[in-house]
Amino acid sequence: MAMTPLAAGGVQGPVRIHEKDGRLRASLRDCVAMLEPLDAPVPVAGPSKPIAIRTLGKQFLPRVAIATPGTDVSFPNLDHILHNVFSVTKGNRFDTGQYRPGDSPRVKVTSPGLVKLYCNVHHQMNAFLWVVTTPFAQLLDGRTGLQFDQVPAGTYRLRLWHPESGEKTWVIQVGSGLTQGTWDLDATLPPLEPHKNKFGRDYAPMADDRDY
Ligand SMILES: [Cu+2]
Repeated sequence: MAMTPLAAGGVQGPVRIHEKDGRLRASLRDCVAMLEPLDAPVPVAGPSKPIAIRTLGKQFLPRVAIATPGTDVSFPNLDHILHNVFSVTKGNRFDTGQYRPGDSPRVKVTSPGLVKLYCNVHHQMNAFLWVVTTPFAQLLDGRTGLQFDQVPAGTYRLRLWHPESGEKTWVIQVGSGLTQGTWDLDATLPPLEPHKNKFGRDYAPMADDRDY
């Protein structure tokens, strides 16, 4: 027996990140959009594909990634120095220990939410992993806005997040046509959130090891 398809629509529109001086940020790099149903069960996300977050030039690449619960995340070290990755985010705590050039430690993320990743060696390294249960989640890098297709009709929470703006939410109605909007974020936070090392202490000042 064929199931009657539910009405589905699209959600589309520009996302704008406002700098402190009022100008618009040129790129939506590192911005994440998520759509979660409020009046229906969250559709089952597809099987989780492993993802890799590299360390290169004393930075995490990509700086922002999306995963689902159960996803394997590896951290290939493409530098010539030791790195570490740790998270003290509740529900997704881990510590890779220091690892060498060419190594690629692996962890599994389990709980939904935002996981903040840091390196215990280099204070300036930060990355963010969004663990989501909705299949409607996307990185807006290289786009001018968000676009979700084939969204079942209903009421949704639209969540937009950026490392320098935090999270903002809207409630939107999705019908059978195209739901359009313009969504604004304010970049008010510093690019690097003050944080402690994995022991909960201040980072030791270190000579800049440029030879990475
Ligand atoms: Cu490091």
